[in-house]
Amino acid sequence: MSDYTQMWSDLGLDLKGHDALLSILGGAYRDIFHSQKDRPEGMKYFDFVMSEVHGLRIKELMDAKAQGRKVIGSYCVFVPEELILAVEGVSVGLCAGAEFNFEAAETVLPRNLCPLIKSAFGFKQGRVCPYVEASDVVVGENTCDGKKKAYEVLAPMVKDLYVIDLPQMKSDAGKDLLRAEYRKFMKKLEDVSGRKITVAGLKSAIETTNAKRSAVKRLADLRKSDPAPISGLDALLVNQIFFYDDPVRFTVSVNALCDELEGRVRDGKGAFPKKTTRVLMSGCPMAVPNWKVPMIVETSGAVIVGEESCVGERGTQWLTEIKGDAVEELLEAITDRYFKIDCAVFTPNPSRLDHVKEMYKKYRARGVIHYSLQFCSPYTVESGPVEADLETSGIPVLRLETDYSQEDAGQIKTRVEAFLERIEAR
Ligand code: BJ8
Repeated sequence: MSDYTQMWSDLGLDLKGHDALLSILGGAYRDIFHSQKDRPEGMKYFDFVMSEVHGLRIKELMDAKAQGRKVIGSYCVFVPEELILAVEGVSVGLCAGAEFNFEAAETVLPRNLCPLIKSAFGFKQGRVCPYVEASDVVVGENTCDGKKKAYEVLAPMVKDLYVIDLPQMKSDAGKDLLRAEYRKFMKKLEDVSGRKITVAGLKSAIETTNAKRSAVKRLADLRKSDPAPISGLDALLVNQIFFYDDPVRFTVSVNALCDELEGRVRDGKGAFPKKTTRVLMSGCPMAVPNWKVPMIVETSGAVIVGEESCVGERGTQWLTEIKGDAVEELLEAITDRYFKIDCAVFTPNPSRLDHVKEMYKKYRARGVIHYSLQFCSPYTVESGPVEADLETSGIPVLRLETDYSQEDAGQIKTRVEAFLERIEAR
């Protein structure tokens, strides 16, 4: 890796803390990803991206900024990348998945808060995340109570915080609100970038985003095969990098990986032997470097064949229709697309359960692991009815609630192993 010290210093990072973070991240990555057997060659690109996630990619962001483009950071799949690309902006995900600097986060936030939020604050307060420091605008959104109140605390810490109000019900009024909020967000993006959103620009942005989503959908589809041609860990990594990488290069790289995986499927080659127990993950998003549970599952004799998650199919399953010849018509298509996202902050939220069942069948899973982050009310509360319904439908469920620490790793492993035994005994 080149020496990026000057760039990090210019961004205001705490170099000592940042070094410590990179060393933890690098060590975990090596232990978890490089120890896997029979990885596809195409994963080398994603290994490279991860090795340069705070280096080359940040340099690219800085180069884009020098050309007058704006970096827009966000924490939720409800923030439309199409609109950001339409003003030639760069969209980056800011969610964090490491227990880092929680003591500092807990000086401004309660202890009993979801680790995803605390992690983002720990990164910000510790000045170790070049993505948030490079962001010209940080976009928050009115989803769970934890996030929406935390943005009030975050506001004075970042250059420009913009919050999108999101509906909580899938009603006509809810859709009107979403459309109006996206229209306001367009205006914000135009103001901050000094660029007008045009029909041609928005169509091209939708095409780019659709191509990226189509590539990860293609990858997901290949996981239907037995043996699964790629591990769940590697597929999760691709879905995580989705939020950081250049969208066009990412799409090309995922499609190249899929070409290789198609060959593997033809040759009956897998990341694990044929008939390995197949499980589906469902629940809270897993941000980098949150790999604990997938690693435990895949070192316990199972393979993960799908993620019903915002870092997975909940975030990518729908494309945006390119229809009409006016910005307003395209905005309608964007609203249609995003309004389908079945996050647990919606009430009621039946389509998420339908999607879990559909994925279970499609990917030929034999059980579902429901993953909730500790103190995440939307997913933890929803996990009870989801489990009850799935079990009644004959789908075995393991409900896990965990955080970003490693303290419960042994206990989770024991529970996962017992769950796999239960599935295999059926
Ligand atoms: S659309 S899942 S990305 S809100 S885990 S912070 S919900 S307490 S991340 Fe999410 Fe958008 Fe929904 Fe998806 Fe709150 Fe739960 Fe924490 Fe969460």
